[in-house]
Parts: sequence; C-alpha cells; structure tokens
Amino acid sequence: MDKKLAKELNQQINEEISSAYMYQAMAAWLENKNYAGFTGWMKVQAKEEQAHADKFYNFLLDRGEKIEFLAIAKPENDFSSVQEIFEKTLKHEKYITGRINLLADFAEKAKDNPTRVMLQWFITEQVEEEKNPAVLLEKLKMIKEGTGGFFYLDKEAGKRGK
Ligand code: OFO
Repeated sequence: MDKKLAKELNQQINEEISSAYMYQAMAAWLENKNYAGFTGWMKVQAKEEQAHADKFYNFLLDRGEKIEFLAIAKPENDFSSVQEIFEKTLKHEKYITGRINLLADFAEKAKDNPTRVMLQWFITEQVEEEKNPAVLLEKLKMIKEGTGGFFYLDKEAGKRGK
C-alpha cells in the first residue's frame, strides 16, 4: 500500500480510539449527574468509535500492513452543561468527517480501490455521526437543564441502541 495512505489509515485507528476515550469521559460526567439517558447515549457512541477503530485495524491487517499504536491525549473531564457536551460532540464529529474526506483524497491519489470502497462506509456513517448530536443539540438549546422537557429528552436519548 502507498506509504502515506497506510500512515494516515493507521493514524485513524488512533483518532477513533481517542474519540471513544473522549466520549467515555463525557459519559462519566453525565453519569455523575445522574442523567441516565444521556449517559447511555454517550456510552453507545463510545462503543461505536471502538468499532470504527476495529474496522481500520482489521483493514490494515488484511492488507498486510503493520499496526502502530500511538499515544492518546487526556480528554476533557469537566463540562459546564449537557449542551456544551453535545456542542463539543458535534464539533468533534465534523473534525472526524474532515479526516475521512482526507483519507478518501489520499486513497484517490494512490488509486487504491479497496481503500476507496472501505471508506464509502465511513463517508455514509459520518452523515449519521453529525446528525445524531446535531438533533439533540437543537433540542437542548430550546430547554433549560433540570426542567421537565430536559428530563424527557434525557429519557428519549436513552433509547439509543435499545
Ligand atoms: Fe468514528 O465517527 Fe465519530 O468520531
């Protein structure tokens, strides 16, 4: 495989595991507040990120590439509100979409068809990855934390993955 492409795909394993780590920290903050639904939502999100990392990991191994595990930065552990958490989630997902698009560009340049096909799944997935937090964020902006509407939304968010 093209060296630059392999390096960036390997980097993506780190990006996905870092995403999982970041969302686990958010889930812990939410759980500490006893927001069971938002906690459940975030735990499902973290698990999905680990599954994304596994896809890149398996793909690189299937292609005969060596995997190199990289350092993971300390995630943010304190937040001022649930709204802030979902603002940061949406911002992060936009960043990851940018990474996937970058990988697609590298695969295109390298004329690497298997990688291009593999990345199609991620291109589609990122539409959901941005939509899910964006929908919750829009609703969170309309309600105050601690109100009936807020706890209703917490319950709704908890239905994810069930
Ligand atoms: Fe793996 O898509 Fe979110 O980060």
